[in-house]
Amino acid sequence: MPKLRPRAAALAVLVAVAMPVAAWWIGGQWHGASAVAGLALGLCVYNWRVILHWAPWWSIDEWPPSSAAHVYIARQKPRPVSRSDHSGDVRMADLKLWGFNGSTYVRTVRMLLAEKGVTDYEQDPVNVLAGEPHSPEHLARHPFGKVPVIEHAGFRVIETAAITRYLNSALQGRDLVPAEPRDVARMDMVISIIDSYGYGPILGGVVAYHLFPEFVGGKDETAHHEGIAKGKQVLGEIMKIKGDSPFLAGDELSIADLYLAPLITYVAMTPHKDEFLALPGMSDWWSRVSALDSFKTTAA
Ligand SMILES: N[C@@H](CCC(=O)N[C@@H](CS)C(=O)NCC(=O)O)C(=O)O
Repeated sequence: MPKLRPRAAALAVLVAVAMPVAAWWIGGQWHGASAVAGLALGLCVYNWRVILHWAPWWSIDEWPPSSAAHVYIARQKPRPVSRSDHSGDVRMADLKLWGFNGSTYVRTVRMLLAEKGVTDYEQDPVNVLAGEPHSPEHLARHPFGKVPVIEHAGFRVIETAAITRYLNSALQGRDLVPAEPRDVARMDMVISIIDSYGYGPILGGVVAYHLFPEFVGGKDETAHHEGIAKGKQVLGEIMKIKGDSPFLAGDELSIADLYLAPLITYVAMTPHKDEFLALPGMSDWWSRVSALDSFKTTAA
């Protein structure tokens, strides 16, 4: 239902009444036409956008509109979704995802979509192990030869941090960015630590060493030992950021958890599972995220 905006309505009524009264005052007699004109002008005043953009009168969001440009931008922006919005009223996704299910970063995006309740998207399983991200076709999508890539309603996005933030804002459903500024910083720290210091050593030095060594040019003992040490340091720091919270950035699931869970899935397939899960806070967090529906439905 459109909301009645009292100040806009009061101004509109004033204009609608003032015009025929003024015409009657000046002309000395009542004109039906001036009453109609007053009513029309009142309606236009009620919705500034009728004049500027021909938008329907019931779609006005604010009064007074601060400028034409502001109104234009407001029309382009997706409506913010409150953290408590679990209505399930998910917009049609019109979404394509490039990247195969073996990719941890692709799974981060798939988990986010699952959390949003979005299942109606197309996936092109560009295979990292087969070198497909470096094909000319994929390099045209991602110049650095990586997955995931998404296209949403004609808008292409690369890089998982940008993709997840974008999809979180663009799609309705639960909000995966915390409400509190400090929790947002915790989430961003976790994401940045994984991107900058965690993914390479953990995936290359620990996971690939055991699960797909040929992909990293064979078993490199130095990289393996460095990967274990660095991986433990990274997870130790992430668990300090988590502190006593149930999730990495606070009381609720956030994009930070969706970043780490796919990586730990692979660690848990190696002989190093127990020593990594023995780090303070890890096993508690791991039990919580691995029980999520979005985790289960995106396995493989
Ligand atoms: N910075 C990228 C990293 C993505 C990434 O490293 N993806 C891996 C798969 S998990 C990949 O595409 N690797 C292909 C390659 O390096 O050849 C992002 O945030 O999306």
